[in-house]
Amino acid sequence: MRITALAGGVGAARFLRGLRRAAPDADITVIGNTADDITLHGLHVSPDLDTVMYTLGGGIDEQQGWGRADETHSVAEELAAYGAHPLWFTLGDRDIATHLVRTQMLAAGYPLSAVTEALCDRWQPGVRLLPMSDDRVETHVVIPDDDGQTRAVHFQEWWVRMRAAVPAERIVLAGIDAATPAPGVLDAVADADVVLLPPSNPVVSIGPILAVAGVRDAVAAARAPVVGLSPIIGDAPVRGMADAVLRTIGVEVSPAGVAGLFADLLDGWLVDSTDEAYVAAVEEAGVRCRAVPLWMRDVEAAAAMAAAALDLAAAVR
Ligand code: GDP
Ligand code: FO1
Ligand code: CA
Repeated sequence: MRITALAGGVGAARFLRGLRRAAPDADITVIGNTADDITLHGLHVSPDLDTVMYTLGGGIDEQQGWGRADETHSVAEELAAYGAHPLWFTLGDRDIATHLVRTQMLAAGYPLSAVTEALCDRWQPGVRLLPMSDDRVETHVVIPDDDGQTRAVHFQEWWVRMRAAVPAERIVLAGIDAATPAPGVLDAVADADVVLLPPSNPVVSIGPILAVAGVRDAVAAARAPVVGLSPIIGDAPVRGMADAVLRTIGVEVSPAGVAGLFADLLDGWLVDSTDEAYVAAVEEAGVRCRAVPLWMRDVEAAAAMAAAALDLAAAVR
């Protein structure tokens, strides 16, 4: 069975670890969000690709959900001693090796997809990890300025430094118009037996992937069933601040609100057991919906969610 999943960072990575366990013989392709990418201290950082790669490769900081296990911060301390900005984003020593390899390979002319493949040679994530595009796309957030105007900041500055507490007026995907899908992306969607939308941030993780030229159309046209899992339980994200970006684009912060955002693509949608009340509304939008436990408290729970998603895919096929 060929499974293709679109992926952001922590939510997707934890789900994919469960998927690998639930479908050990499946051929899994992961299309990763690269709109979170940022250049810091001259280094190209790809947080979502790295989160998936480290989580599936056994190198993740489990508590934090991102970054390397057994991390130290000597370089960050030295940078801070120089007053080298930004000080609000910390790169760990081990993690920096990844960014050095990536940056060096990009400078040598390799596309991000080839770089990602090279990094995965080490980590052996057990899935084929493709960036959504080899072209640079950056999520920017438009916020109010001091003098009554607005200004755009990089998504990471808004998310990490401002903790998404400053109301975002707009979310802009800089570079998206010129971005084409990375090699293999459209084929992975077209050739899949199942397409999955893991519990990722619908606006800044899944949104940018679908916004790359041709990707949303490919998912809509896929012969495979498309099944998603809600990142929202009740009226709040399980972790992070996805509610802030949903409000910005005017979508209700609920499992049904997120399903509505993808209703043209979805054949099936999973909501948490405590969200039975939303099932009817989702089904009215033409999407088969089931309520199952959606808390990824451990790998077993994530595997059960993945099994439920594959089950629903088989039922709607
Ligand atoms: P990020 O790039 O690190 O923010 O990760 P993603 O975009 O892949 O996923 C973030 C989303 O995952 C958030 O909106 C969370 O609510 C959701 N999430 C995290 N853990 C869980 C969980 O255990 N269950 C569900 N249903 N959603 C989760
Ligand atoms: N998140 C933070 O809140 N603070 C950090 O200093 C930080 C550093 C960092 C370094 C590498 C990496 O891959 C991820 C990192 N994150 C950090 C997580 C992160 O960038 C965001 O949570 C996601 O991009 C949001 O999706
Ligand atoms: Ca992300």
